[in-house]
Amino acid sequence: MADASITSDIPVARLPAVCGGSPRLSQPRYVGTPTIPDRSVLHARLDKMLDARRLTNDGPFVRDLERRLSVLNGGVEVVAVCNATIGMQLLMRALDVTGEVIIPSFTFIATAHACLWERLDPVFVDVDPVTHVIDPCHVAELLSERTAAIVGVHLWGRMCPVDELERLAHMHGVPLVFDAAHAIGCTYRGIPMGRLGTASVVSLHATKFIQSLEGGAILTPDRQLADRLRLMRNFGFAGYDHVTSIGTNAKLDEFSAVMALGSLEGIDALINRNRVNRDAYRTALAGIPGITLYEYDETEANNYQYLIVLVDPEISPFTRDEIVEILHAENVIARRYFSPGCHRSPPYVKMPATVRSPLPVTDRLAEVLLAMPTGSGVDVEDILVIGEILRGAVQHRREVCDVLRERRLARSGS
Ligand code: T4K
Repeated sequence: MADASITSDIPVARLPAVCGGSPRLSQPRYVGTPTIPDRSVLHARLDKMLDARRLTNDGPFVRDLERRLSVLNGGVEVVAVCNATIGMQLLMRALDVTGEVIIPSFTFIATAHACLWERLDPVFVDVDPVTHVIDPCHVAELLSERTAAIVGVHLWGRMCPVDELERLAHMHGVPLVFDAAHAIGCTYRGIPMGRLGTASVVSLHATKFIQSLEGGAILTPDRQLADRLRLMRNFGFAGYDHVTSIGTNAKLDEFSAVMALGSLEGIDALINRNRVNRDAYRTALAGIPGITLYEYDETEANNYQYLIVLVDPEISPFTRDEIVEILHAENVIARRYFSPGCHRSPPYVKMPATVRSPLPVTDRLAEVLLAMPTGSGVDVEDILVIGEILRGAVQHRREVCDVLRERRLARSGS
């Protein structure tokens, strides 16, 4: 039977698809649907690239991309790379980091993997419950003579507390590096992200706000560091036949740079789209018990590429995971970013030295957080439907809970 306790004047919604029936949305709506730039501009650039037969190895489109990312970031050095994960590895090598690195556990697994791949020892730090970025007080507790670097993650494009971290890094004489995979176009106290710390690594992955199929870039105010990185990304070649140092292949190709240039040209339109989506979610989710929207710092530039929702299990009739099940049945492919925290992910669970003290905020966020589709993959109408789906689920909570329980029992084989 329907439970109309949210508001008595709302008509009874249809039974959610998880209880049987067809999904409200005929096609899946994803978190991270790539935004395709203007095709005529894209095709014209690709023709130019093909005519020139310059496909990779520091070609003109890569250089143009680096120049434009530099302009966006107050004139810093930019070294384009094949993806952000390799970019972080390259950076750690270029900085000669060895030993322990302090990194948040609440991040995409790539942040931790990049360090481990470089044979560094991650030490996981907790995050702030409101901003979801690295907690500087916990960093201060974890710093020791073995610490070789601090890695902050500007999660959801929200800047880390840079001033506090810089103070700590300076006191201990270690580099402060940022995983800025989510943070193109964002600022800290009005300063563009790329100017902060020793260096920052952005991702240009297909699912990202600005995308190059696969790709990334390292941004740094340090010219010498950038020169080292440029050598390292191209086998250490300092000219034809002239290898001066050990390097690898971390180059971005020209096709990817063409895609990224088109993507960058649409930056304002995309931020605007994300903002409109955000306002629509605010309306669509208003009054649904236990659901709140993650808030950005509106005094800064934000790209709003992630639409984050928190599910309070004390108030919501459903857990976060039940909401995922309800939404997926309706073709709304919401994601549990980032669950579990890295420290509870199998490769790291086996490494007790990575966790020096409990990470309660990470553990809680990993249980309650949900990334919803936004960007060019959804429109306002879809978002209003998503709100209706959740309201409907609350209205029909008894039927929905019964079905979810049956599905759980079936999965566990009882
Ligand atoms: N640091 C942080 C904080 C990061 O978030 C990431 C990457 C990195 C570092 C590493 O950056 P890169 O080395 O990748 O440059 C996705 C992305 O693959 C990953 O790049 C991203 N973070 C992460 C947050 O999201 P998955 O495992 O969720 O990807 P996947 O394949 O499930 O894609 C997400 C959804 O996007 C799919 O449900 C469908 C849609 N999609 C995806 C692709 C690739 C499309 O519609 N079209 C597509 O081409 O990690």
